[in-house]
Amino acid sequence: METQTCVPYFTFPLGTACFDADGDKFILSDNRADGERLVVRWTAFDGSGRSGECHDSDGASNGATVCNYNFREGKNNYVRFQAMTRNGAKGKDSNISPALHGYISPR
Ligand SMILES: [Ca+2]
Ligand SMILES: [Ca+2]
Repeated sequence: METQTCVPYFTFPLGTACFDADGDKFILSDNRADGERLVVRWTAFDGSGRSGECHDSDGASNGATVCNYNFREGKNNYVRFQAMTRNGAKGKDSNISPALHGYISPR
C-alpha cells in the first residue's frame, strides 16, 4: 500500500516533501544549497485542531529531515500541507506549493 503523499517535483523543484501515513511523518529533503531552508506547514484535520511546521534547516543534499507526529487515526482524517522555502527561521516564504491532502490512516 502506498502510504506517502508527496509534493510533485514539477511544482517544487528545490527539494522533496512528503507526508507518510505510516508513522505520521513529514519527510523533507532540501536539494538546493541556496541559503533557504525547506519548510512544510501543516494542519491536521483529525479533531485535534493541531497545526505546525517541519523545517529542513541543516543544509542541502545531506539526507532527509523527518518530523514525526502522532495524529489521530480515523478513516476520514487527513493533514493538509504545503511546502515552501524560507530565508531563515522567520524569513520570507518563497516557492509555495499547492496544498496537498494526505490521509492519516493509510487507505
Ligand atoms: Ca535550500
Ligand atoms: Ca538537510
